[in-house]
Amino acid sequence: MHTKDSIKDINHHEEFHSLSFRPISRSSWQGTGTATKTFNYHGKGPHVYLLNPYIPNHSQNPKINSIVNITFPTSIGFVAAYLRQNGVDRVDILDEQLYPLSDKDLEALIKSMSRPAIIGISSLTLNASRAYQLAEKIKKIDPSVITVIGGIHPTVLPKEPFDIGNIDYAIRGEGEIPMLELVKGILSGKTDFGDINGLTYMENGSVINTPPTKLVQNLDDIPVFPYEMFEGDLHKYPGFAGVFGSRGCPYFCTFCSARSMSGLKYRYHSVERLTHEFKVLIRKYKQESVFLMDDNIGVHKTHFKETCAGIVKEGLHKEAFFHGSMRGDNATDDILDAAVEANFKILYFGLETGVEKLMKQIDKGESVAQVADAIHRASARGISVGTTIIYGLPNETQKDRKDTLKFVKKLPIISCRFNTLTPYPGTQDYVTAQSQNRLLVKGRWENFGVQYMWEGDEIPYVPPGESRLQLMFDTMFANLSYYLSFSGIIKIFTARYAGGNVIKLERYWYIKPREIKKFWDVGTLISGRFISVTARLGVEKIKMLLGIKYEDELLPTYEAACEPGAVPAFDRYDKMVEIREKRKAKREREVSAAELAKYV
Ligand code: B12
Ligand code: SF4
Repeated sequence: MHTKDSIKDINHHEEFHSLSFRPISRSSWQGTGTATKTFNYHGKGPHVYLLNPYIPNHSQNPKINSIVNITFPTSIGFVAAYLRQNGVDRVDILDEQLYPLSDKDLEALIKSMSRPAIIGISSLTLNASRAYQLAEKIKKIDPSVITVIGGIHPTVLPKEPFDIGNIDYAIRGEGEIPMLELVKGILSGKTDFGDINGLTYMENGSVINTPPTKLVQNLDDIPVFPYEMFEGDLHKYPGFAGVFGSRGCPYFCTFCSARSMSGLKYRYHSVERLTHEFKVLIRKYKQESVFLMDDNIGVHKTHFKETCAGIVKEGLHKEAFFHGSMRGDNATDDILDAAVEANFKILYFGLETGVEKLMKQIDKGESVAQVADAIHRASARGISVGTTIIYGLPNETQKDRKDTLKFVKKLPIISCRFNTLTPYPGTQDYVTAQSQNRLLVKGRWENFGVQYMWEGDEIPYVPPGESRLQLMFDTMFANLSYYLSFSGIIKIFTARYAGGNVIKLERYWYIKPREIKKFWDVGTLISGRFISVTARLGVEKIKMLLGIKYEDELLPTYEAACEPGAVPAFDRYDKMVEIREKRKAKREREVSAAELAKYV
């Protein structure tokens, strides 16, 4: 991202002139329409701009956003670095989390670009509406700009961008290789891209999906994250140090869409590459902690232990602490011991539910007891543990939720967030919700944030037979009763990562008026919503006592224009489906060692 500090570098290119920007305050990082940057390249700037759309205010309340940490737009960062490494150097990125683009900004950005101009937009489900809006605005300003969309959302629903319009190409799956081929092709005047795998486009009125892309086999081929593109803005991503040690996950959890992107095969960086990246973050950028952002850091035990040994060998464990997500069943004693030695201070174990029958249903391949055992063993070693719970799983009852809360309260953890199930496209739960005709999609996926209940009633899924208000009440109550207990309050005041690295807590926030104001605003929002839901639930209960049948008034509004199935995103997708089906047929709870060996 260009900033004042990088103007010197820009001037090395004689065609670039100047750039100025007006920094914005963190609290206005969403669609304020305020001009935040000016682009003065006079049509001689980058050929490629990669944009990370903000999460719209209607999806996640701005008050909540003000206390949520923002992280690097890793997706566009990696794609930009790969393009640059492979000879496409006139690439720039813009993170709308920091610089929301007003129409005027967008026009200036487009005018600044060299021709042919390509704008790549990244899209999760939560910010898909903004991604489509950006594409529409771009085409209105200059229809000759080539628009490309990538990320998990178009990967699992590649037809949707073309139903909506204004997108020329969608890239499915890992974007580095297909985007490089596409950009090089466009820059060299090519017009037929049917030979690029992982691409979707329109031809003669039909949507064409080329074969799935190959997953990057040797992760070390992907350059180190381009921190230099963010210099000048680094302080705006508090605790930004996040490193991906691996891609892929060999499990089948029904609520998770990670595999649709990164596949079953667990691919990982060499220890040398990882320690190099840790050193950059810790020694060059003075980071006190490093977040291993992998789906799952303990899948390959030997590799995890070697990584820990690498950290210790380089003395990095004395300079920073590490944290990351691990499965309970992966957390054997030797793994936890290695983690302690390497100064892993926090581990996140996704518990999801405290009820074994639901744990089986979500196909995690581990039991509640296993996760709880791992939490106890990690905590006994001095590691702080965070977890998350999903309420509203198919077949879940109110009693299950109560049992889960009771169970969680006994665990030695520092943080627990209770979310309602968001059946993301590309997951088994999405298929289930759709087959029950109970998937509620508001607008263009506006209600697909896991904390949407604090914003509105239209949470995307309520299990059959359950009351929407009751589910929201139980989820809100669980969060409040967890954090508003005596020990919860102590944690908020003392634990830097009380929100599981999501909640932004400045050190000594409780004596800083600006920070207190943010907490006050969030507090009033949360209590207002909670009171409203409680009151309406009371009325619903009275009606039920009077024999008036409960009906979910929101359900019939479901009219999502979305495809039922996903297009395979990577080349061995069918193998993955085959294994999952085989496992289901056998009703096995764990991937057998032999099966796993094929992928690890
Ligand atoms: C690390 C992580 C986080 C981190 C940081 C995320 C970040 N940097 O913004 C934290 C913990 C903060 C986080 C938060 C959330 N996350 Co998250 N997260 C992940 C995780 C594990 C890795 C994401 C990642 O950065 N991968 C590395 C990059 C390089 O991969 P990538 O983003 O997929 O990008 C590649 C391709 O998609 C493609 N691509 C992407 N964009 C573009 C654009 C163009 C133009 C092109 C050509 C290609 C391209 O090329 C990239 C390189 O190969 C994924 C699971 C997964 N494995 O994907 C979930 C995941 C992305 N998260 C998810 C969710 C739901 C969230 C939250 C919305 C949860 C919430 N609180 O409501 C928030 C929203 C955060 C946000 N700002 O949008 C979901 C998204 C589901 C969906 N359909 O939208 C995922 C898939 C997990 C899941 N539950 O299934 N997350
Ligand atoms: S183990 Fe984690 S990353 Fe893997 S499928 Fe389950 S939730 Fe997703």
